Amino acid sequence: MGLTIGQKLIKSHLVSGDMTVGSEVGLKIDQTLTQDATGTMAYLELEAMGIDQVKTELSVAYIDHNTLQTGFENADDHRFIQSVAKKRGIRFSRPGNGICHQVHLERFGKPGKTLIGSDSHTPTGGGIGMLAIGAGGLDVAVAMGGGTYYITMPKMVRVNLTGKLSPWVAAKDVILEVLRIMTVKGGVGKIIEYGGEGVKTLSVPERATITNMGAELGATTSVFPSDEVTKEFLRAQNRVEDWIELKADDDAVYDEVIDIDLSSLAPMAAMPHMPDRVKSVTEIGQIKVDQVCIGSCTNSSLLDMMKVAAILKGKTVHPSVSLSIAPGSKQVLNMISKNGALADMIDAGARILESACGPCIGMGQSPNSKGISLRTFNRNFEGRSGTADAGIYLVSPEVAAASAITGVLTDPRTLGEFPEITLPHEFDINDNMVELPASPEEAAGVEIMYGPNIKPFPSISPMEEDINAKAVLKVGDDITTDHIMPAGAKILPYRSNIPYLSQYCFAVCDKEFSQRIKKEGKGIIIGGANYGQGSSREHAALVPLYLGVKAVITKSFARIHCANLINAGILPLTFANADDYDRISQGDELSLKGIKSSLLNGEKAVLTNLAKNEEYELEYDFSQRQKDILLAGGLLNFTKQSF
Ligand code: MIC
Ligand code: SF4
Repeated sequence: MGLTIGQKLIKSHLVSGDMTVGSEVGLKIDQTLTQDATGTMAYLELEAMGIDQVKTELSVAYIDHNTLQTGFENADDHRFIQSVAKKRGIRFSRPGNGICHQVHLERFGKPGKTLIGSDSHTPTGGGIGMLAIGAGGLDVAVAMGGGTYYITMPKMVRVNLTGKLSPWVAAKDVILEVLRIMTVKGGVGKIIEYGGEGVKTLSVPERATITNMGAELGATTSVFPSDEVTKEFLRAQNRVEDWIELKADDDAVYDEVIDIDLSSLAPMAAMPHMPDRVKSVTEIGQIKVDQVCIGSCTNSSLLDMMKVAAILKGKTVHPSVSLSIAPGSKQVLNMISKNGALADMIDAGARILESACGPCIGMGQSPNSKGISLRTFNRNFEGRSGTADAGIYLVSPEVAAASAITGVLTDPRTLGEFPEITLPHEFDINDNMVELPASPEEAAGVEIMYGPNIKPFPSISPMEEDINAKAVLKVGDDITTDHIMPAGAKILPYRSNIPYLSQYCFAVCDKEFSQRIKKEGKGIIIGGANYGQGSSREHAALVPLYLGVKAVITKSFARIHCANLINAGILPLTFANADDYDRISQGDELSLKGIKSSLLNGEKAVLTNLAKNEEYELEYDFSQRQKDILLAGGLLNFTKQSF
């Protein structure tokens, strides 16, 4: 039987396990990336593990999230990361060099390699034929130390692309269509693989837009073949030697096939507050727009910027709209500044931001109250923009630029002829903002710079025989990590300070939560389906751990968050009968009696609701390794034990 691309990449990196769907496989990791919002914690963990020099082929530490410096905290964290990178053999992408996924695609991604990153949009690398997976910082730290990375062997989905995109329709519309079909839960436990004749009509940055937002499907990752188009992209980046061909076997078998005719797609938008609430722009109608933001790791490539500049050229941004643009990397910004496209944007009235995540993570540009903001980003979760009652629509750069001029949500096809953009055969290459690590001899003399904002990693004690605690919080379906541990300009500087962060835990859903659990000293969280979707931030596990959360019991979990809970020593369990969720009320006294023995002996777990005098059967599907991690009190303790 032939293999899919995903299966080939897994097979060539398989360290342990067999490739049966649902079982745990261990992978050798070639490359890692971190960004600063998760990186500080990841490097604290790397230091705690006592790893002297990283053992990967390439590890890069990017500074792109926490670039707003309203106090000393972020700058201190940057210094800390820079010093660890220098000492431990990691390349350091300085602030200003760009968004991790955009820069990694341009300068470091290699077809056929594995990459894990402490950011959920790491699958962007699938656009260049990598097996690129988002993970918690602790998993990334272990991989940097040469450790194996474990995933559950995913199912394979083939998205068959035929035809060619019509003018004014973009790669963003392809992934919005996939989200419409599959929903934010549809990709869990799957690799989404793109194939068919339509693939060769898409450039690498367009493919990367599609794989990037595979994160919103909950997928393990997404991947494109590596073909002539990939080779041309690598040639333009002056690294054609990194190219290898990668394609699925003709007789590869997929668990699911989705057909999309590219020529049938229209401009679309994901409506507030979920990336799968997708409708066509014409269906939504000409709603008034207050803000337009263009950029993020989804849509900030040279191609995107050139399209936007061509639409804005000679026009003026509508008086009731604030338009901001953040080109994805220094390379992109530099090239549009040299070819005049930047001048067209500035002339039209765009507010140019530095090459960083910026508004995507709530680092500035929060919309006005009840504001409608169109963004070329990937997430429109409630409150993420920094304005609680704003409504965020996710759109393509074409829709964003067209609407910025008209002041209403606009189908760009009404603008007339599509400006043909031809990309240069050679990109501007200057890696001077990527600092190389010290040589192993010099490394000993490099001092690690800890700022006063950096507080130690919370300690975790080994698992106890019984867990008795209240249902300290009950939440519904699709709870995101932005609900559990919000980001934004005010809180992000404290990503290395868990005690400080703890006051904001679940603040989006329940302002009293933090105080309540602090009073109780411990608790169990009850959640609905797809709990923990969104970001890879392990803070969404570490902060609950710090607050005393012992177990999270839900209808189902999102992949990265579930792994982060296990790594933090918090038990993730699911209801055997989903209706039992309805039987528990917030505040009920609960008991997981003998849970440790149940886990050790592979027996069923039972939850007793003392308040209602009822018992519910719970499920778990932990590998032996995951059980050992839970019993040891988290991955850090477990790794220390196994060194
Ligand atoms: C995000 O888009 O939510 C982030 C910020 O990039 C996160 C990482 C983080 O929380 O630091 C992600 O997607 O993993
Ligand atoms: Fe940065 Fe936004 Fe991409 Fe996350 S989704 S990496 S915050 S640009």
